[in-house]
Amino acid sequence: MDIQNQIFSEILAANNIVVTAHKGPDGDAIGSALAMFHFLNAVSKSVSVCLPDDVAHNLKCLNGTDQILLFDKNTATVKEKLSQADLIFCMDYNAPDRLGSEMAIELQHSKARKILIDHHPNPKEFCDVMYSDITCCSTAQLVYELIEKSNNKELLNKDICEAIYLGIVTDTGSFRFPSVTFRTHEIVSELIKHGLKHHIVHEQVFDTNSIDKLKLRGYAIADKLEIIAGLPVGLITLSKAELMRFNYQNGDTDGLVNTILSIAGIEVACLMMEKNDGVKISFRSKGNYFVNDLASKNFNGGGHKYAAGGIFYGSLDEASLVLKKTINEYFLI
Ligand SMILES: [Mn+2]
Repeated sequence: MDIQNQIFSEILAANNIVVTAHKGPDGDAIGSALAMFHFLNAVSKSVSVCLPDDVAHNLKCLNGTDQILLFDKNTATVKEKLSQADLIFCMDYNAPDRLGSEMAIELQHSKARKILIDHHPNPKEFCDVMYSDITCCSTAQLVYELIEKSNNKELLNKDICEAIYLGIVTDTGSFRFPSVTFRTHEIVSELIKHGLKHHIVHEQVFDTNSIDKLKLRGYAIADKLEIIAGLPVGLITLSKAELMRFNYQNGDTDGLVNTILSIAGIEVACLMMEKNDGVKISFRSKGNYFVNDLASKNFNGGGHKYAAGGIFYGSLDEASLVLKKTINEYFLI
């Protein structure tokens, strides 16, 4: 039996399903989780979506968003859901700690069968079934493959289609990354056939900026962007105080690192933001430069070749010094 049908038979055997996705959920996390939620509803399963924390305002456009349970707000309820589940889906993450340490413990203590659906490299073996495809552009695309290959295409409805599209469009930079294949476009054409209004989702995600968000980005680019001497590397650092000045909301800096990479000649882009638990770091790159090693070796993180991230336990200045030191060595190789 192929993996998709194996997963579908696990679904049919389950009574109480929980769908999880990673902390700081992006469009693919929320899109793949809600696509799964609507699919499971379509096969009449009892299902809850439990996320570690809230999604950004512009990603709240999907039906079902209001039913999501957040671990940081409804801790007791989420703990109960995880412990009572007989099947848990782990969407768009490759290791339990991507849920945050506390929710990760609850996941690991749960006796439920666990199924991973993900496209991040080097998945940890923490699930009973691992549907990991690191060549795939998004986890949402894998949800589509699950639905099609388990012969459930007739169940595709507007809610499922919009959720899958949200995951694909955000994780592919609106269909521009090398991870997009003919299959991605083929799938989107199926979604449109099944009722997707792609421009409406796209507008809700990309054309709903707040003025504070645009001002923060303008400030970051005008005053905080530095090009590291002699290297095709751009860096923006933002302190807690700077973020507060612009009433920072989750998601306000999403894509800012890609803006750095859009500068002609820049091959590696880095965004560092001071948060309560450390400095959050995002990397993007192109061409022959891969950033997953840079993130895992120096910044307690990892990710894809061209998109990675991590966290640094220290000050913003220290984080930026570590980057400048290691990036010089990296370009010497
Ligand atoms: Mn993803």
